[in-house]
Amino acid sequence: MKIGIVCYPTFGGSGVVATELGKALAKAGHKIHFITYSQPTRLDFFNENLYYHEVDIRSYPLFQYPPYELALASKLVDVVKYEKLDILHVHYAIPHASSAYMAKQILKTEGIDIPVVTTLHGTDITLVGKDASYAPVVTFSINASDGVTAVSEDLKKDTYEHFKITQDIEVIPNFIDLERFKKQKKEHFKMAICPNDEPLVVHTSNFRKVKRVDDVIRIFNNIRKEIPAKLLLVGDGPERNNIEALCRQFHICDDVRFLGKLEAVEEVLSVADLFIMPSEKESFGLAALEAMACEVPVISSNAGGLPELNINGETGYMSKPGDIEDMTKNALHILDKNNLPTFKKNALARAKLFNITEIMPLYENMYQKILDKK
Ligand code: GMT
Repeated sequence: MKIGIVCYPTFGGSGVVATELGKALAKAGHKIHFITYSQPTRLDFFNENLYYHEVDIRSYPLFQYPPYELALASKLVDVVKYEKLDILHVHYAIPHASSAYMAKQILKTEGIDIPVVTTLHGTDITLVGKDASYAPVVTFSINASDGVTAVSEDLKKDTYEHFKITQDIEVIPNFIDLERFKKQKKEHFKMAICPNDEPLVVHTSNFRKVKRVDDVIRIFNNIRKEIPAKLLLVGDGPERNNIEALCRQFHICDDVRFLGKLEAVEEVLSVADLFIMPSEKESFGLAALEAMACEVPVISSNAGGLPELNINGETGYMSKPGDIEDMTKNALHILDKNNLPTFKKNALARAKLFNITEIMPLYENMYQKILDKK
């Protein structure tokens, strides 16, 4: 198949899922055309089946906001027509699903019927999509798609609850490349961070409010009161200054390191003992799956799709968002030397169920079903 993939190319779960899916499909022999406004972060190598088309976003003095949706729709028309694509797969409804709809209508006038698959990732539904400024367009473009997928049962339920959806939504969970995300020997790194072999706690996110990174600091501060430990924070975003201020307030700066938007997150996870994801909302929690694949147990909230990934008492623990005391108690239980090896083993066993080799064919089947109907 010749498949066009549209996504947000920068750091963020939906872009990562879209890029990894495209890479896996290319490996399976499909021709994959990425259509984005900049090179996807994880697409930094050559493969004969991978193509990249940059969306040109022109700015004119009249435009206070350059119309990205129109530039994307025009690019989609061009790529579908000249590369003879079979199907378009857009990740994150806003504005990709509506741009794809517009491109589809334009192409129809030229006798080309291009099916569109939309994958819902989370905030496009739970935060941004519900906003009255976007809701009618989101509802329309989901319903106008030829296929719709959601990354968890919870996100599917949420979508049906909050929008008038007439389409079937298929749940295809997020996945992990176990060849990349696996525990590696990085003992020198562990020694540098934890010179006295202290347990290492890790959090990865885009530091937005919804991630409750301040809870990570509060939990870590409580852990530190009981045992020596170190915390690594991967990522960056709007809450960074508040988080730094909280570390200073708790006098724990010597035990906390901000690593920024690190690409090789699997190297950090290879030496971690515990991953914390206390999010207010989380449709799936790809970062937690990446941790589990590297044998790291997870303390998470029970928001959204997290219960579909983190098994309470087995791969980690879940608490209500904001329940710092419960999360601290559970973190200390996991970090106990008598418990840690079992949690690590269980985390890896659970991650193996989300192996990309198992999940990618579900998308392939969906494309084929849609093409067969044409
Ligand atoms: O978590 C974010 O803020 C980024 C967001 C995105 O769209 O990139 O992540 C969402 O999609 C990921 C991939 O499907 C999921 O693993 C995340 O759980 C989801 N984030 C939220 O629902 C908050």
